Amino acid sequence: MRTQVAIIGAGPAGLLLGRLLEKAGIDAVILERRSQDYVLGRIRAGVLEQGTVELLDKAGVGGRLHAEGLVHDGVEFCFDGDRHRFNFRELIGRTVTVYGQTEVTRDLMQARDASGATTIYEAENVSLHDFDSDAPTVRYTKNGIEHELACDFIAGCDGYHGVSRASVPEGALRTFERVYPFGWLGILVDKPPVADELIYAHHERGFALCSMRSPTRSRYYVQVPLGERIEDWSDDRFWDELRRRLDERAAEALVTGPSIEKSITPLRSFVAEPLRFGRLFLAGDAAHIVPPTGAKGLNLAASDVGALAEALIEHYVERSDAGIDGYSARVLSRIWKAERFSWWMTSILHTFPDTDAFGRRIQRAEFDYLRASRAAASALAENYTGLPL
Ligand code: RFL
Ligand code: PHB
Repeated sequence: MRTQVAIIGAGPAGLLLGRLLEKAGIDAVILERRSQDYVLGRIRAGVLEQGTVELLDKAGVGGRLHAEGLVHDGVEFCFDGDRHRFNFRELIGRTVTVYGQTEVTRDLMQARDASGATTIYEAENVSLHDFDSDAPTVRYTKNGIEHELACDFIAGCDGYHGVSRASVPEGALRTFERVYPFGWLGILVDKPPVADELIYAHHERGFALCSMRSPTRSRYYVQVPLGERIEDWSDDRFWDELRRRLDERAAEALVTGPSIEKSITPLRSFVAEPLRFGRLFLAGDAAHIVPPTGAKGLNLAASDVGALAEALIEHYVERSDAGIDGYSARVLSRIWKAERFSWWMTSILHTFPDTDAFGRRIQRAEFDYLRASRAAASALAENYTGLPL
C-alpha cells in the first residue's frame, strides 16, 4: 500500500491532521493500535480554545460542536473559600467552548468514515523506517499478517507512549521534564454541574476542579498524592473530599450521584526538541505533555497539526519546503508558552508537600493580584483562551 502521509495514532491529533489534509486533496492513511471503540471510550479533555474551534470548523466538523458545545465567557477561581470570576469576554473579547474530547474524536471519525478515507485500527507492531531518506515506510501487523505502507512523510501523532518519538535515534532528541508529586482523581457523573462555569479551587487540603460535559453531565477532580489507589476512593469519599475543598455556596449546590467513570491521572510537564527528523514529524502528546490544569493538552495537539497541515499543503500545492523546515521552531515557540502557563496554573492552585508558609502566602498573593489587576486578569484570559500560533 502507498499513501502520501502515514499518520500514526487516531487520537485528536492524528484524526484532525488526516481531515485537514483530506480537505486539501492530500492522501493520508491512519494506523491506530487500539480499536475504534477503545479510542472513543477514553474520557479526557473538555475545554476547547477558540482557535481549536476555528480549526475544527475549517476541517468541516464543527456542526455538532456549535449545536451542543457550551460557550463559556469565563472561569472562576476559589481560594480558601473566596470565589472570583474572570470574565474573558469582557477582558479580551474571547471565550472557550466546553465540548468533550470524546465528541471531537467521534465527529472526526464519522467524517473520516463518510469520506471513505483509510484508517487501520488494531494495527500491531507499528515500526517506522527510512524517514531520513526520500522513501520512508511504516510496517505493521494486522490479524497476524505483516504489511508495509510506503509514504512521503510520517506524522507521529501516537501520544506520549507511542512508537514515533521512540524511533528517533538516540542523541537526536533533547527532552525536558517535570514530574509533580500528585495526580488528579476524576469522576464523571450524570448530574447537573454545580455552577454555570468551571471552578478551579485552591484549598489547604488540595486542589479541586468542577467541570462539565453538558447541562446534565459533570466532571469533577480532586488532587491526590501519587500512589493513591482508585479502589480506596468510594463515591462517598470523593464527594466528601470535594465538598470540603469548595466554598460554602458551591458545597451546598453540589448534586452528587453514582460515578460513571473514575480514574487517576498523574501530572507531568514534558517537551521533546526538535519535532522534525527528516521526513518524520512529531505532534500532540507524542511531542509534549502538560499538566491538565491549564486545559491545554488537546488544544496544543490541535494547533500542532494545524501548523503541520499548512506545512504539508505548502509542500504539495505550492512546492515549497519553507513550512516543513520551519515547523519545529514555529510550534515549539507556542508549546513552551503553553507549558509555562500550565506550570504556573499548577503551581498556584495545588498544594505541594514541600511548600512552607512563605510559599502559601505567595500563592495567595497571586490570587489577590489576579483579582485586583485587570492587566494580570487579562494575561490569564489571553493564555486560557489560547495564544496565537
Ligand atoms: P492521544 O489522544 O494520546 O492519541 C494518541 C493515539 O495513538 C495511539 N497509539 C498508537 N497507534 C499506533 N501504534 C502505536 N505504537 C501507538 N501508540 C499509541 C493511541 O492508542 C492513541 O489513540 O494523543 P493526541 O492525539 O496527541 O491528543 C492529545 C490529547 O488526548 C491530550 O493532550 C488531552 O487529553 C489532555 N487533556 C486535556 N487537554 C485539553 O486541551 N483540555 C483539557 O481540559 C484536558 N483535560 C487531559 C484532560 C488529559 C487527561 N488525561 C487522562 C491524560 C484531562 C485528563 C484527565
Ligand atoms: C475537564 O473537563 O476534563 C477539564 C477541564 C478543565 C481542565 C482540565 C480538565 O483544566
